[in-house]
Amino acid sequence: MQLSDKTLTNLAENSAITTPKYDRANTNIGIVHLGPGAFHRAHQAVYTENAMNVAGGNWGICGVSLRSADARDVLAKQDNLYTLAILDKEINYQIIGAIKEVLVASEQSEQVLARLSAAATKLVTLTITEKGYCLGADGQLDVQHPDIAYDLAHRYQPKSAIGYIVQALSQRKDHNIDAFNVLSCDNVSGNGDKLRRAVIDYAAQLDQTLAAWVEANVAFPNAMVDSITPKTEDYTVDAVSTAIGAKDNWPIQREQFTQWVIEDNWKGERPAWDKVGVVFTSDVDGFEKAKLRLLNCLHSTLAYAGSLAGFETVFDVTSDSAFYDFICKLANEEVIGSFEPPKELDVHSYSKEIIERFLNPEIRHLLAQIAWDGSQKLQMRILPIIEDNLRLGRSTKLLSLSLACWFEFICRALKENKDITDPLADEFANLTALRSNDITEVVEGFLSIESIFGNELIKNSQLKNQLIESLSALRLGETCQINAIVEKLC
Ligand code: CS2
Repeated sequence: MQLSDKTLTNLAENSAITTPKYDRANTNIGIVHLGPGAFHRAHQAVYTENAMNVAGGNWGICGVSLRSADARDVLAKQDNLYTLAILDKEINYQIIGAIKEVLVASEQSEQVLARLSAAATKLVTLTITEKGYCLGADGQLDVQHPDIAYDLAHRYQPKSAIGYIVQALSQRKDHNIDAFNVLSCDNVSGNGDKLRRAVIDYAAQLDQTLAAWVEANVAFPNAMVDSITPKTEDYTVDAVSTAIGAKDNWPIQREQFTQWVIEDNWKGERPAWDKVGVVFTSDVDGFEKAKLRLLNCLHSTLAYAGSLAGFETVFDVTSDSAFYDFICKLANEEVIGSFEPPKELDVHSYSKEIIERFLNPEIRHLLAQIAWDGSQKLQMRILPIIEDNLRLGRSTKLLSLSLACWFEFICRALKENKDITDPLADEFANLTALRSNDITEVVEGFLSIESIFGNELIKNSQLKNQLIESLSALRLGETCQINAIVEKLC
């Protein structure tokens, strides 16, 4: 039996499986989501599903993949239904119906623009990853970015999320249709502000009055998102299909914990998210910092240090006492205290709970998946902590070790001719310093990449020396003995 609208009634008879409680067939699309990958399907789509379960509303989602047709083609065979498997102390299955349509922008740009411009579309949400914002080191839109340059020349058939959003807003303005809200759901600090900058800069390239209209009419709330969502593997497909008694070709797995904190800066309607656990607050900044600096910084640290030591998953490496102690020390001594947490957050318990989440044996979260796109992720997760600690006269020794693990991870991949999944992979390959055996040369090579480090950190001799010491310790020692390396450096 294949999961589909037809077979949904059979599944609804199984009390262990939650199915949509609203009238799915008569629910219209009110949200367009750009980038309907696993995280969207595990997080925002689930909150929207739960909101429609309790309060209805026309908040069906049109997912727009910018390039890949996989999600559209697989989900079409199951009427865009899929299973969310919550893998934790208890295992739960929920069939999600919130996604009503999936389009592929590279093949269906007209339909995408029509959907975005429709009056019924009240909200555009995005998970386009750090690299999708196309901002330069100065925080402004990088108009030389190949996708942006292309879009400015082909505004009706854009490639980037920014190009689509602005073209749709322009069409709405021309047809006197109210603007939509735009909500970024990426792990990017100040994600709403960054997106706003990119959208307004792009609009200004086309037409100043459009830019002014966007500025006056579009809300770009900042938001913090959290839920550990490893990518779907073949074994997930088999296990979930067996558990629900129907073939689901693309289920999504995640942990029980989930959090969404959104800045209460909104124009017009929204789904009843506040009734299903979404927190609306005037200040998201503290939540964002806590999440990026604790969960994501520790995740990336484990991804690079753990991969160098031969571990495969977050669970495996965190279960090793030396790595467990390392990330606890990093969190307690260098991360906590680098920022002002929100008043309502006990940051020590928050940090402990995060490390507990890494020890969920049901979740096989590959370090290799977290290691992707380090040049973009570390700018959000590690460098701001280093900058703040340097400013506050706090230690950066363990943060430098974490960064040095990334350097070594890249250097090894270059030496072993392995593929590097990173938008700067070509730049790394062309930097001969990164293949050098001279550690100072390697460190200077990395620090010279301005799009990552800017032009301030490179001048900091304390940081440079710590990076040299950390990288030497890593090359001389055994990464699996991370405790010995930490002891040597501290
Ligand atoms: C991870 C995140 O892949 C990664 O880089 O650190 O996706 C992490 O699992 C989520 O931010 C958790 O909310």
